[in-house]
Amino acid sequence: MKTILTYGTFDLFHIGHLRLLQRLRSLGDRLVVGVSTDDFNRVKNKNTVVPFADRIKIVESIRDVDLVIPETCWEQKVKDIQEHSVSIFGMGNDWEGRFDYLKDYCEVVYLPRTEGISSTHIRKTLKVLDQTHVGELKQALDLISSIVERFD
Ligand code: C2G
Repeated sequence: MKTILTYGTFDLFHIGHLRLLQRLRSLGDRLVVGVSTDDFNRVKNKNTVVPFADRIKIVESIRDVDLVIPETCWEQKVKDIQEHSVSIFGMGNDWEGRFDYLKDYCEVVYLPRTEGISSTHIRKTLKVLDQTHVGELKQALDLISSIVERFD
């Protein structure tokens, strides 16, 4: 039984997350995924939209995911590798090299990220489309127009 392990926030779950999990799962027989808790995301300085309770349920429902565990700190990886008899630890290559210390415990792989998609980009796009934000933009435009009129 070849177990693969990875971790992530998986906020606003998207195709980049899915493709990574599918590729990791194809490397072995079982995929264990650590999902970052809301508290740990504060440690990571990572803003999220979807609460942990929902993010972990979404990841758990992915066909290629066999087990989800909470990720509460940076330091839990070695214990998780030993506890789940992990053969391969894998991440997207935005983490290239950051977890090489785990090579003492298992194989470490970094897979190419899916370009053109990220939770941050989705959040920023949604903000621009958000009606209240558009209302603020209209107010700003009216203010600018009234100032320009005074100088005409
Ligand atoms: N990812 C990807 N392609 C994207 C976006 C993300 O392959 N377009 C990968 C990332 O490289 C990561 C995984 O999907 O391996 C989860 O991404 P995030 O939810 O952003 O996870 P992150 O905040 O990087 O947390 O201890 C490790 C950290 O918890 C990783």
